[in-house]
Amino acid sequence: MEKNLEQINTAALKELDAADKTKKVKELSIKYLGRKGELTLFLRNISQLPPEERPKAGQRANQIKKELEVRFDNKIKQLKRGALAVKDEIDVSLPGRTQEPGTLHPITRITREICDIFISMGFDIVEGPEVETDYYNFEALNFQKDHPARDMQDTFYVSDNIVLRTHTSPTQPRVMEKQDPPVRIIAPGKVYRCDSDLTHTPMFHQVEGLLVDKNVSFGDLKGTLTTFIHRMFGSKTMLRFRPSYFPFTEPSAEVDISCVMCHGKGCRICSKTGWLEILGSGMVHPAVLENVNYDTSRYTGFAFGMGVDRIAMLKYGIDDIRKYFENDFRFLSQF
Ligand code: 2NM
Repeated sequence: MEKNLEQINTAALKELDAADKTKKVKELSIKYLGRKGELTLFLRNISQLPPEERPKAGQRANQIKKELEVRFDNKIKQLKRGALAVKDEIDVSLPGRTQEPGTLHPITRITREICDIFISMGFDIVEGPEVETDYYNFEALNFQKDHPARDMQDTFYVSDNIVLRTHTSPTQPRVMEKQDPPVRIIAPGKVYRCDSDLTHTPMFHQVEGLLVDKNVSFGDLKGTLTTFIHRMFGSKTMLRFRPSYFPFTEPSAEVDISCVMCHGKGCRICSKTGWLEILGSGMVHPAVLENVNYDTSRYTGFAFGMGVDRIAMLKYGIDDIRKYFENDFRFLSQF
């Protein structure tokens, strides 16, 4: 019977060696060590041996049992490791995953570029609320009660006297109320108009400027804006001042620049005119200065405003305003 014990051990080791699946190892474990396994049965029947052989056989059988348990365990671990290595094999030649750094939105970049140019000319940057009173958005800026811009169709009304600002200029009477001339300020920010189609979004961005001092003339306005345009679009860019009308300025002028694409020859961007409309401007209307208690016999001023979204399109050659709001990283990471 002791010989039988060694035969069981040898057979178990041989079969274990040949096993190539964890399922097979588990079957072998049952075959030899399970409740009706060969080794288990041997131990159970040990009482049938002559009394003097029992202790030795029992010791040996328990030793083999322990050894087999360890070997079965190790074999299962080894097979699982092998399976993992095949399934998740690591290709060390693959490039690592990169972490893309964030970028500034093109509108943010252009807003800063515009502000920096005016800062270099001595202007201060000021910001005001986007939810504004009817007084600062219209009344203080000399928009008559029946002005079409005050219509529900053009302006988002929050309540009777509260609007989403339709331009950044309400920031300017707010500053003038608190500060005596000289005033040199630039007001950048988001503005809102009830308008949405291929070329208009209900929220867009403006930069407006104001300068009030003694002896400020239309010549100062022209010089300031010419310097700005030359820095922004290059010193060869030409300017054209066209008479216009705004409630808060008199006289008023719109400023065109020679087309940044065709340099005046005429192309798709400038609708074959050679010119691009880029700014509104004028001498501050005396009524606006009177509303903030400035002495109009001592002070005059000029003001101007521009749309950042359009300027960014011209500078970067962006052809569709929807691209600003899609958050497509392929678009945003180009700037
Ligand atoms: C424009 C065109 C012309 C403007 C006027 C003022 C203020 F507050 F001083 F009256 N700020 N901005 C102005 C003038 C804005 O944008 C097209």
